[in-house]
Amino acid sequence: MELGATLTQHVLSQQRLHPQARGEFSGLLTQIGVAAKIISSQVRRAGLLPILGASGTVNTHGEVVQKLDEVANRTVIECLIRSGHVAAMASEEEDEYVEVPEARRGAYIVVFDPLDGSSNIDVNISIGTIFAVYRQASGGEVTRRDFLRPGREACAAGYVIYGSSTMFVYSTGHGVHGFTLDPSAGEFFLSHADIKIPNQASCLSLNESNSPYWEPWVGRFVGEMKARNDEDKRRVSSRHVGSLVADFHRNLMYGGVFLYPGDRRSPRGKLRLIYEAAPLAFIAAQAGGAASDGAQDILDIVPDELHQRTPLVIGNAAEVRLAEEFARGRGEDGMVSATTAVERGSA
Ligand code: AHM
Ligand code: MG
Repeated sequence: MELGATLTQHVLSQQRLHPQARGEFSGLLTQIGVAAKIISSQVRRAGLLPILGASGTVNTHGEVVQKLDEVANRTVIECLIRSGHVAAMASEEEDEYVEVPEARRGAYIVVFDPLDGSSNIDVNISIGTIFAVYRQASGGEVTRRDFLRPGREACAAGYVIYGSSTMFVYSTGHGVHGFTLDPSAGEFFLSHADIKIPNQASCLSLNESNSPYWEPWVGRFVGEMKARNDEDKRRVSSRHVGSLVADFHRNLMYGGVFLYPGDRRSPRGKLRLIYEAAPLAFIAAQAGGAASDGAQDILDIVPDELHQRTPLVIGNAAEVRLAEEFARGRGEDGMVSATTAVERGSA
């Protein structure tokens, strides 16, 4: 069997598509791949923690056991500092952004959620790392402005999913490419070149137990999706893991839409714009999909603060646009659903 390109080889080949790139960007992405391998090996040992020692205790090897999300956070920070290509970074796990010491400072800004869905660790459900890379805007001193940028300005974004296998999925604005970790070789190999989201949205993913607090349009949108199923044919299935990377990845592969809308209890929803929504919106757009907060494209939102939350609808472009129409109130008379069903050819 012929092996696909390694992540490093692929990153270097993508560099040729960016005439201004001087290799720093490639070095940086490669280091994120290294962090992913280290985190993956820790995640694979997660079930052993009760045997080797619970978090905060000393394990049988005499080491203090750290929580996995703390380990992931430190791993990404250290790999990025060592790359020598980063000016500063912001993590969902840190209150403030972290500046790289002068001697190791580079030209890029990296934002990341080191271990998303970490409440799923103890029950063996897929979790992930999400990241985006920006060129430092100011060039000189790092300021908050370097982070408060719309996702559209990112020069790369991606995620790692620690699932039945570990996959690294990324884009530098030239398609979306997925790599599977061969644990015995310790290397990511290209397994999914130029990923495009399938045309039909067959998965519907959201936490339906929040429905008593939803704005009315969410229920109408969900109803429209469900109404696509008839007695003879099921076109849409509810699929919700509760781990964003896993839900997003499945929908990217099978077609689908994920929603975490705002509701009466939390009008801005739960997910973080900078660390979660914008990087995945970048990937979605590159794969032919879209992402919205219900009113505007996630990639156009300029954050006001580092840890800002945003409502999120992400997946197939047609369904994201449909959700926006419902959010604007046009689903009330049933016209939107009838029209789109006809356009889709499924009426
Ligand atoms: P986290 O960053 O604290 O892990 O929270 C984000 C996670 C997402 O992975 C997931 O989509 C969402 O929280 C699920 O939230 P809920 O339990 O409210 O449905
Ligand atoms: Mg998260």
